[in-house]
Amino acid sequence: MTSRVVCPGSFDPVTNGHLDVIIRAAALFDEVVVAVMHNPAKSGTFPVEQRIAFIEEATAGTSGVRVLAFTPRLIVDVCRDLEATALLKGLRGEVDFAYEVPMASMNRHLTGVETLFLPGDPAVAHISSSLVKEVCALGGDVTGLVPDPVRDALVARRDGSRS
Ligand code: COD
Repeated sequence: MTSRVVCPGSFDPVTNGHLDVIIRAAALFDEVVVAVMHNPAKSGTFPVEQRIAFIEEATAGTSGVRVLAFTPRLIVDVCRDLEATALLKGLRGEVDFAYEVPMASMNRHLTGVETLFLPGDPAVAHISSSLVKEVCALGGDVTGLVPDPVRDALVARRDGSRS
């Protein structure tokens, strides 16, 4: 039986922290489904198609990674439809732990699906989409925090909004 894990998130945009978790998950499971959860009523920073394209480009060299988008719905229903073995999330620290553990318990309560946690690699555990966007918007260099195409898109957005 194929082992399939779902890595959900907003990925607005994907960072090198997200990618570290996705690539490590791909070494453990036959298939990793990166579930981009988006709300069409909210624009977010990047449109969902672009978020997907960034992840697909960054994971092109990693076999077994599939990227799918979902409008708001329970992640446990996504897991059931995909016949996923489990959910998998990265943990950056205590704040993520406090936020994620109740969600993991709720998801297990709803359908029995288990959530697995990978500790964030200390080299990238400080990275979040929101911090990267703030640093870039204020003129900081985000090279090494996100894939280069994401950095270039963030810089283009910043410079476009100034002109
Ligand atoms: N290192 C390691 N892990 C990281 C890093 C990093 N640097 N950065 C982010 N992560 C992890 C996060 O901890 C998270 O697990 C994942 O990557 C995604 O992060 P984000 O910020 O892109 O996504 P979130 O936190 O906005 O996503 C929230 C979900 C969409 C997963 C959640 O709201 C959800 O499951 N929604 C579906 C609706 C539902 O089922 N709700 C009921 C839940 S009980």
